[in-house]
Amino acid sequence: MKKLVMSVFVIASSFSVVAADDFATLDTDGNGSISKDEAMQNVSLVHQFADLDVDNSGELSKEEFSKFKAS
Ligand SMILES: [Ca+2]
Ligand SMILES: [Ca+2]
Repeated sequence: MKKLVMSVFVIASSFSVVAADDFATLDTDGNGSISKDEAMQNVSLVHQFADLDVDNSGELSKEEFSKFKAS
């Protein structure tokens, strides 16, 4: 039983590492916008990427990213 609780905890904590959801964390090269490659760090962001990129620049500005809803 204790073992099961431990593995659930490990899965839950590794999940939160994968789901980076703030701009500075996702913008790994620090150029002020989130490219599609950088968006790959967050599955829900990848799914919303096309909708969020309203000017179709292929990157998300801070303003575009502010519409992102983490799920
Ligand atoms: Ca970037
Ligand atoms: Ca854009």
